This record gives sequence, structure tokens and C-alpha cells, in this order.
Amino acid sequence: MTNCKVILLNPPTAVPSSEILLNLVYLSSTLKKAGHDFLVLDATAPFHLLNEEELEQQILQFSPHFIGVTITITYIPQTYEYLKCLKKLKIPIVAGSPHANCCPEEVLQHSVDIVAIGEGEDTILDLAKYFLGRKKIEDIAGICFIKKDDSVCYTSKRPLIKNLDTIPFPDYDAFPIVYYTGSHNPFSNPIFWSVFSSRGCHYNCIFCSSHNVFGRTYRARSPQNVFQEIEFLAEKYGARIFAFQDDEAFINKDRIIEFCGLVKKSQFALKFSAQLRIDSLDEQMLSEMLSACFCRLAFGIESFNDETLQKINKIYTVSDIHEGFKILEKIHFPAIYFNNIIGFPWETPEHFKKNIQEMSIIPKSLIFFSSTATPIPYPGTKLYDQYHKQYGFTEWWLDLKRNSPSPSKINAFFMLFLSDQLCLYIDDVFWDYSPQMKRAITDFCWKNSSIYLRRLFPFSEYLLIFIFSKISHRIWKFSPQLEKILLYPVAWVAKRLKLDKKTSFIYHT
Ligand code: B12
Ligand code: SF4
Repeated sequence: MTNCKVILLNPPTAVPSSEILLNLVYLSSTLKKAGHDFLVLDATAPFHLLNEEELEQQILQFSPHFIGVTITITYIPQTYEYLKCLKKLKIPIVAGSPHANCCPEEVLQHSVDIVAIGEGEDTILDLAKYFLGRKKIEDIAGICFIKKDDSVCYTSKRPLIKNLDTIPFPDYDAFPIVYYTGSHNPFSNPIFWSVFSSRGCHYNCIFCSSHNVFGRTYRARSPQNVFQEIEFLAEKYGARIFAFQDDEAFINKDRIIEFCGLVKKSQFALKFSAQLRIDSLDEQMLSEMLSACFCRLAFGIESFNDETLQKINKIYTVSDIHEGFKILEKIHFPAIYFNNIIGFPWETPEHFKKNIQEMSIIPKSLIFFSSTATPIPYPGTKLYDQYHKQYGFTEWWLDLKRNSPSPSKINAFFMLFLSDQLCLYIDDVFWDYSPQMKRAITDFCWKNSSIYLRRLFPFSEYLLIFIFSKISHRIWKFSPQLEKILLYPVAWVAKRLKLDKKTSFIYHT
């Protein structure tokens, strides 16, 4: 039997990525289990960046039946340009990803021959059969392609994988850790190993496009299967710190408690991080998680304003948020992280004041870090559908002015402490805020950070950090280069004293 030869490609991007993309890991593990030949080319791995020539050389040398590309929204203009060059190699190109799910026809118009819609594991195996001449293209569920008469053909919908335990464990043999960390020793620079323990989310927040691939049906792996994967990664690659990347890993408390029980018996010293909903907290579950070394919890709180929470369809209220904080305080959770999204089209500076008031009553013993960003209207979301015409950002992701991922290559002093206050250094490209709104958003960022910095540092240190951050921000807005020259000595001292580490969430927990 001949095997199919497949290249899995993450195209070159302006900014390197230290994350190993789970989609490529899952697809390569699936191809490996089925006995196909594949080569992963992650052009964005920071210690193994690949340019167009190097990619071309490796692709031609491998001579695949097809190239499977994953497309990330942040880099679309650049990726589409690159795909034009790739097309010249005359090797079929298949693309997938959440963005490809939202905009399959757009992707087909940019040098791609086939778009995979839905989960990719079974689809890529069917595509391998097709390229080996063993299956008709029309018989592959979950794809679209351009027919000879130039019309677009959508095949039948790809059913969701019923039993997630049947998916092969992520296998990182094709992703040398040295490409991502610069070292062969997995402990020298511990990256988070991603775990995806469930798929789908049954909520429907208006800014979220997570449902595009996995839908709104919640499917979970068994605790034993998740634990076996973790032991496999710990044993084979020396992985110790794991990040649960699921949308809703913690919806089933019994499943989590059972998982924590297994972790406590592990021979390895494991640590976990996860993101969850603040209204899904339960004292027993959280205590079990804490004793199983879940030490980094992040919450998509988004807003402390009931009107906004209701309009974004979060399904909880400010008082539910405070209930969640009480549980965290009660079990002495060391520190948490949460995001704020401010500047929705209906919001005014009054909304932000309310947010700050609510944040200042978070229990004093609860250390938190929080980020602030303005809403990004991703395609496939209600936020995009409702406002793109009114604000003129239709298909913004194709426009380099709106979709250029690198805000500044120069790290200013204030970013040492406030790098997550995105509104301080990324311009609004969607919502045409008035000068008054812009001031209120900036003001919110300062007040928000002041609340959490005050909990982390003794008063004198806090004051110095805050004053120098303000000065740094002022100068940086005028000239990032000048800021670098003037504030460099202060940044040097702060780093020597490891003050910046105190605001690093990973360090703290
Ligand atoms: C974890 C995660 C991250 C992690 C990635 C970690 C990692 N190790 O992979 C981090 C934190 C780095 C991240 C960053 C960002 N993310 Co993110 N992220 C997610 C999250 C929660 C899970 C992604 C994941 O791992 N899924 C598991 C894999 C297996 O699923 P998958 O990627 O969809 O792949 C499947 C199919 O799509 C398909 N497939 C994918 N590629 C291909 C290719 C081929 C050839 C085929 C056949 C099939 C195929 O098969 C795969 C297996 O079934 C999703 C939400 C979600 N539920 O999807 C958001 C999500 C993907 N992220 C999103 C965004 C916007 C971002 C950021 C741009 C945020 C920002 N403003 O900075 C950045 C982009 C950074 C970058 N460098 O690209 C959006 C994407 C929106 C869109 N329409 O494209 C999502 C959907 C969340 C949201 N906001 O709605 N993210
Ligand atoms: S933001 Fe979270 S809870 Fe809301 S729909 Fe997306 S994944 Fe689900």
C-alpha cells in the first residue's frame, strides 16, 4: 500500500510564535497513526524561523501529494501573499482553521484548492485517500472546493467526532522543542504544553467565534484519557506544566474532581493552568484543583457592568462575579488573571467608572492581574455581523492597516508592568472612539492597573513604578526611541531588582 505524503505548514509570519499550534499537532498525530508520511514546517518557530526560499526547498525535496496549511486570522494579508508564491510549486493546497471555517470562499479565492470545514482529523485522512486516488472528492464530508465550471462545491457536513477518546494523543516528535525554546532540555525554558480535554461551548457570547469549528455541542474526553495523555507527555518529553486550552473544561465538576484524583497519584510533579467561567466555580472542585496543582486560573470576566454583561450575552451578573471571588478567597487561591473588554459600541465613560468601582471591592487578599482590550469583531460573531456596516470595518482582516500584528518592536518601561493593558499601546481601528472616549479608556487602564499593582508592591515601590510608567507612556507616545534612551536606566534597575517578575503571573503562582 502506498502512503500519502503530506506537508503540514504554518506559514511565515511577521512575529514568531513560541506556541506549538495544537491543530498541527493533532493533524500530524492522526497522519502518523494512519501510517502516512508527513513533514511539519512551522515557519514561525522562534528558534527555527523558515523563510520562503527555505520552505520551497524543503517542500520540493519532500515532494508531497498535498500541502495542508493552517491559516491564522492575525496574519491573513501576509499569508495570502505567501500562498500566491506557494501556488507556483503546482502542489495542491488544502487549508483549515477557525478562520477558514468562517470564510471558506475567501480562502478558496487565495490560491487554496480545498478548504476543510469542521474538525480536521477525519477529513485529512479522507483527503489522503483522495490524493492516492482511492476516494472521490465529492465523497469527502466537510470540504469545499472550486469546480471546473468555477462554481464552489460544498460537500456534506462533517459530523462531529463522537468519542474524543479515540483521537490519538498529541505527538510532538515532529516539533523539536529546541525550535521553540532554544534548548534541548525541556526544563531549561518550560513552555506550557497545551491540553484540549473537551470540544465545543454551549454559551454564545457575542464577541466569540469559538463555535465555528467545534459547534455548540459540548463533548468531553474521559478523565482517564486526559490523564494518560499527560503522563505520556511527561514521560516522553519531560513536560511538567500544562495549559488546558478548552473553552469549557470545567463544566462537569465530577469529571474534573476525578481527573484531580488521578493527578494526585502521579509520579510526576505536575502543574496546570486553565481558563474558566467565573460562574462555574464550586468550592469542592476548586479545592481539589488547588491540591492537584492547578495554580494558574484565568477568567474571561470581560465586564463588571450588568448592562454590558447582558448585551454581550455572558449569562452572569456582577453579583455572580463577586460570588466567584468569594469562593476563590475562601479556598485561598494564590492569584488569578482576568480580562476586561471595554469600549463596546453602547458603552460610555460612565460604564468604565462602574467597572472600576466594582473592581476596587474585590477581596483584598485575592491577588489578581487583569488585562484590558477593546473589542475585536472577529468574523463569525454577532459583534461583527451587527456592526461591520455601521462602522465600516467589513472584512477588516484583509486590510493591513487594521490587521497588522506587531504594535511596536520597542519595549518601553511601562510595558514591563502593564504589557496587558493593550489599550495603552494599540490603536483603535474599529470603533471610531471620540477623544473623550479614548481618554476614558486610557484612564480605565491606569486605574485598573493601579488596583492590582497596589496589592503586589509595598506602597513606595508601587508609587515609583506607577509614576515612572506614566512618564514612560507619555514619552513613548511622542517617541518610542526617546523613551528607550531616557528610561533605559530605570528599566535596567527594575529588572535587576526583579520587580517586573512580580507582575508576571506565571512567576507569581
Ligand atoms: C488555545 C488558543 C490560542 C492559543 C494557541 C495555543 C496552541 N498551542 O495552539 C494562543 C493563546 C496562542 C492563541 C492566540 C491567539 N488566538 Co486563539 N484560540 C485558542 C483556542 C481557545 C483553542 C485553539 C485550539 O488549540 N484548538 C484545538 C485545535 C485542534 O482546533 P483548531 O485549531 O480549530 O484545528 C482543527 C480544525 O480547525 C482543523 N484544522 C485546522 N487547521 C487545519 C489545516 C488543515 C490542512 C486541515 C485539513 C484542517 C485544519 O482541524 C483541527 C483539528 O480538528 C481557540 C478557541 C477554539 N475553541 O477554537 C482560540 C481562537 C482560535 N483564537 C483566536 C484568536 C483571535 C487568537 C489571537 C489572534 C488573539 C489575539 N488577539 O492575539 C491569537 C493569535 C496568535 C497567533 N500567533 O496566531 C480566535 C480565532 C478567530 C478566528 N476567526 O480566526 C479563536 C477562535 C477564539 C475567539 N476569539 O473566538 N489562541
Ligand atoms: S467566550 Fe467562552 S463562554 Fe463565551 S462563547 Fe466563547 S468559549 Fe463560550
